[in-house]
Amino acid sequence: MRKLFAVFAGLTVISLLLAACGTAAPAASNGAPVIQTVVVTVEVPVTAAPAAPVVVAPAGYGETLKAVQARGKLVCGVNSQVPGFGYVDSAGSYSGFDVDYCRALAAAIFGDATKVEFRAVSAKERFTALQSGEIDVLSRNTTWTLVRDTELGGNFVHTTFYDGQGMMVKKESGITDLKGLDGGTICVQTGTTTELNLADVMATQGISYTPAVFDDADSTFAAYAEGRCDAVTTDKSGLVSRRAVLADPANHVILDVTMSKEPLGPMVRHGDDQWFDIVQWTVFALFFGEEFGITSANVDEQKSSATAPEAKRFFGLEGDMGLKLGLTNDWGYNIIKQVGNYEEVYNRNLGPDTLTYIPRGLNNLYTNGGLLYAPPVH
Ligand SMILES: N[C@@H](CCC(=O)N[C@@H](CS)C(=O)NCC(=O)O)C(=O)O
Repeated sequence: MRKLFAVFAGLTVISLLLAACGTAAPAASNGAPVIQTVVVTVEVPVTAAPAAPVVVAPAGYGETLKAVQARGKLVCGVNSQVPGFGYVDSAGSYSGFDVDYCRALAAAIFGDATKVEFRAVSAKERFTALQSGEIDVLSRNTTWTLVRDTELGGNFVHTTFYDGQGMMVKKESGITDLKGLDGGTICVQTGTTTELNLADVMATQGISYTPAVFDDADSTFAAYAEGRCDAVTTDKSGLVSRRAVLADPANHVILDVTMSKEPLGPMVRHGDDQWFDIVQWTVFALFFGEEFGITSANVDEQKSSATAPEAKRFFGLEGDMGLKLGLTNDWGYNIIKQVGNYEEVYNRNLGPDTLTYIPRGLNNLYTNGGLLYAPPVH
């Protein structure tokens, strides 16, 4: 079954928002960034056609760590347009929850959280970047799905952020639910899970709409801010993030609906189980630190006074846990010392003192009603 999607278009001068997002856009003669969209009418299958499997030679066991060590730095694929998760400022410095994860991984490998090069990858190009070996790991608000786990040649480690797709509208619209969007236009980004979920949910609920499809977050949200669509949809984390950099955040509401499950976390290539374990246990080290109350501020004291066997193993005082991963035994200590535990990383980027505050919700330790649970360190 096919459905006709009219993709609206035109030539639009966008001066709003892009400056705040630090993304290069072509400049018009008056200096304002210009986004050109082409008028097209495309037929898009309602159920996305399976992407042709990309044939890649997977890295073999141990090869990725060896290559990273020989290079002297980790190359991490991140977002550059989503403040709080992955963002690059005008000075070229990266920040965000997913960015800090890359730093934690560099700390685990090198004992030096700065030994990481950030590579900004768009939604569309991220999987090719991983498959081709351009990046060692993808840490970019990426949802774990079956197709990405199989055809796209990836393996997801434990989820670092449980999310769900949401919808944002202008407050003045008075819209309070998805039905209020019947007949409307919805801005959405291509190359994401968002497009398919939108089609699925609206079809299920019998709501008709026209998708306005864009290539990146800057153009999606600029179009929304200009009133070229009635609503914008993406992960709720993305909505919180991008609302914060709209000119008038208070005039936009995120509807109280969750359209999907979006488990976000780091992704690696198929084939190198040692690398998978390192990327995975870096996530667990962040959880472990929070669970055991080990912070960047108290890690030295905690290490020198550790008596619990599991803490001793985590700190590398017993058991050679780091060596088993192919690292040094102080890998966990280095993560917490240099980057902090999960709570510190979360609060630095998404905590109550940030513009991108998101309550912990499911992203709490299992002991606090959330889903974060590190397996035993032994
Ligand atoms: N989690 C979803 C959506 C991720 C996504 O790419 N979201 C957009 C909207 S917030 C984004 O990050 N855009 C930034 C960009 O285009 O660089 C996925 O994995 O497909």
